[in-house]
Amino acid sequence: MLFPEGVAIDSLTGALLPSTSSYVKRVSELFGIYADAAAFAEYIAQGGDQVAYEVVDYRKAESDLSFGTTVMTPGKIGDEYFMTRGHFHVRQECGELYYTQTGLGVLLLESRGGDVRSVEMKPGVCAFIPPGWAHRSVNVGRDKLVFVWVCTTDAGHDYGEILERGMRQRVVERDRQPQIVPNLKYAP
Ligand code: PAN
Ligand code: ZN
Repeated sequence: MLFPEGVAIDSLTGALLPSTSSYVKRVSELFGIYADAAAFAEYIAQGGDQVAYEVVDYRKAESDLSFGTTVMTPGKIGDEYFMTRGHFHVRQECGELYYTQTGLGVLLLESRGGDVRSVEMKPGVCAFIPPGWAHRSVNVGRDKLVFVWVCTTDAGHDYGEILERGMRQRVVERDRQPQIVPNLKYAP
């Protein structure tokens, strides 16, 4: 049987107390998601294999709801900001919430029908991700981007489609500002 409890979330580090699991993604594990392959290779060659993001979970198999944090390091590959892999949920009826606590980001969203949207991520803004929309977060700030997510426990992550074809839009730096541009490598 599950019992209620309070979980302390550190808005600066994304640490959860208690948590059930966590993982990190290093830049080297994100091969193929950035537009500029040469910049990616150069980044890795120069020893730059830092943690791009960390995900910390509070997840109980017996509960319908799970939550956790994602903590994204600031950085760029070429002119493209650090981002998550991006995914659809396996269970298409499952949406999600992303509540930003620290930092600045852009949430890129894409429906299966090809609609594109973005939601600004900044402290106090809760982004609503409807069922059926692929989502990828992008850290466009100079500091860590920390957000809390809340999702159905068995929503499942379907990474294949986004990994293969990419998303229709990218977020790049232009004149020191983040800008959403079409993905010229988008391959449906
Ligand atoms: C989030 C994401 C997390 C990492 O918990 O899984 O931010 O992003 P990727 O999974 O795309 O690498 C979520 O959306 N869960 O459903
Ligand atoms: Zn998700």
